[in-house]
Amino acid sequence: MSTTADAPSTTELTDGFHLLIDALKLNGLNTIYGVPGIPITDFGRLAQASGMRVISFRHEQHAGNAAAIAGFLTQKPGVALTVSAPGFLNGLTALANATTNCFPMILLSGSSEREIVDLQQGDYEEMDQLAIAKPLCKAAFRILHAEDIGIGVARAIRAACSGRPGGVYLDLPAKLFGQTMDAEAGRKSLVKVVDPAPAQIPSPDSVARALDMLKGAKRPLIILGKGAAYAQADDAIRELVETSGIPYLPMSMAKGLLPDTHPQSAGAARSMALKEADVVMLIGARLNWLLSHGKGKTWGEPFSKKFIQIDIEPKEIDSNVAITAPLVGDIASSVRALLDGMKAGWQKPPADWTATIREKVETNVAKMAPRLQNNNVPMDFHGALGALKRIMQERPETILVNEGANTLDFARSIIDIHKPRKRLDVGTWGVMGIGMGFAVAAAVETGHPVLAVEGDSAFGFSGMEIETICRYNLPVCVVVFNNNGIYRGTDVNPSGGEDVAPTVFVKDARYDKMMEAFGGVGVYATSPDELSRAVVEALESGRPTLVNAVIDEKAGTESGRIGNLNPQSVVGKKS
Ligand code: ADP
Ligand code: TZD
Ligand code: MG
Repeated sequence: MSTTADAPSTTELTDGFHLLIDALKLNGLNTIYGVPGIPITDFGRLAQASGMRVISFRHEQHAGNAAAIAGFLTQKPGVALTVSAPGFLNGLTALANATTNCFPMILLSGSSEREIVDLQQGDYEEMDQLAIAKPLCKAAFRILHAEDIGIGVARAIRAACSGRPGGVYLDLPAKLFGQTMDAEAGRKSLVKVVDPAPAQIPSPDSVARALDMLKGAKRPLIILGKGAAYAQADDAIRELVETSGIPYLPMSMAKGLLPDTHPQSAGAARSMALKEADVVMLIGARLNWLLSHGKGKTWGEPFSKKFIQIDIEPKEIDSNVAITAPLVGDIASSVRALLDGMKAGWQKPPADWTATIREKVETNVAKMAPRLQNNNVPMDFHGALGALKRIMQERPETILVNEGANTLDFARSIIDIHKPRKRLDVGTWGVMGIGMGFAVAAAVETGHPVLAVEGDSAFGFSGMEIETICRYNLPVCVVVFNNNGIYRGTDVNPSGGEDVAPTVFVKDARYDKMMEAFGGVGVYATSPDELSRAVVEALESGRPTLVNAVIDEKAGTESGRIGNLNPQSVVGKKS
């Protein structure tokens, strides 16, 4: 290795810029989501010149979210690119979120001069980024020498994809990019990662134990989580559910692994299924807050459940309650092993259990149906979502992105998903701000149309990225459920002062006009029929569209379905 200044002019040279590009491409990583600036502007240009797709965002968090969901959709780490200190920090939220959700992602950030940063002498955008990233992601590395780029990228890919997937930080000091080395030696230094996520076969004992438990069950239930969606073992999972005859519940991003209209779906009988099941098999789903930690009222009292859990991460087992039959392995291998075991003879669960669930599902679906047909003006959540449900049914290829509170909770239960990995949402943290980043990557990675159903507050976190959607002319239709605020638009300032209440926004804001400002199609919709027409037209034309859907500002409830998590003051109102 040598610096540009003393490099011999006769040999063919490569440098950090090119080695990084070559290392990514060699491993099939051909898209970068980022925001340019010192020291990575030229890197982005050279990457584009080399044929990579470089998608520039308006804020790093959304580039990071795009990379994260690209990882979920493709099983290859999504790549995000940022400048140092503030750009890095903006991207870090997405990296932490990716790690929390078990999505493989690599955050590449330029960083400032090590000598100055470490002596804290006040460099341009000075920050010890590696130290800050470490506790927030699965792994973090720094590459100091051009000849280490190949191995550094390989480590990052393997760390992101193997075992439980997650986010990896790669620190790239500015000096690295310009370092030169002999081109041939450079080529040899690159590493193509072999089998980045090796199959992890569950032990035969654990498979037998799980099968025994399932066989003994009177009221068995399968819960599919987003790990199951990520695993891309769609056929095997469907076969397991259908062969076993066991009712199943999909977690939100596992919806569509089997179509939500499947006769074994217990989705519309969730409360009953969780309370009354005796043996529950978790496939790629954690017993975290989203499943009430596997205990309490949700799970029926007195507590008498037994759990089987398939997970690639051994530490997940027994995290909240005792797991009677752990199956540590990858989902594809584990599900196939269970299916093999069933071939020896399998009896479907008692008919009274499956019939009880089916009846409950049918009753609940029938009860809901008329509300979904209403054409009220202003719209309520049911009327508006009924219209979108019908559209998703006719266009099952469409990817639904969804965030908000009421907008999220109602859409999750109302809009059926018909194919795997067609619903992307706020995930494990319930984080607002994933909307436009997820929508961009979903369109870029799959080429399928995207329908983003957004609360007006949720939309605001990433709203500026509609310019990105227009700039790349992506087939994204954003529907903003505009109820004038967070949860509702009706709160008043309890003090009687001039400021509006903290949950309330400008009344009747015209988000559709934002879209027009960037050359997209903006539509103002006040009825389910208008909403429906606008969305169909958007999905048909593929033109970037934003529909401002006017929702009754009184229709929502505090925190949607998780209002119980709000702490309450027990002290009386002070006058
Ligand atoms: P949900 O929010 O849908 O319930 P979680 O994110 O809580 O799902 O759980 C996903 C689980 O799936 C994680 O515990 C993760 O370790 C696991 N997982 C991810 N990929 C695989 C895989 N290929 N094989 C087995 N387990 C996996
Ligand atoms: N900030 C971040 C990053 N994530 C969050 N989840 C929140 C704040 C808190 N929050 C929610 O949990 S939902 C929500 C916020 C601000 C917005 C709800 O309003 P909305 O949806 O307009 O998006 P509805 O339909 O009006 O309920
Ligand atoms: Mg709102």
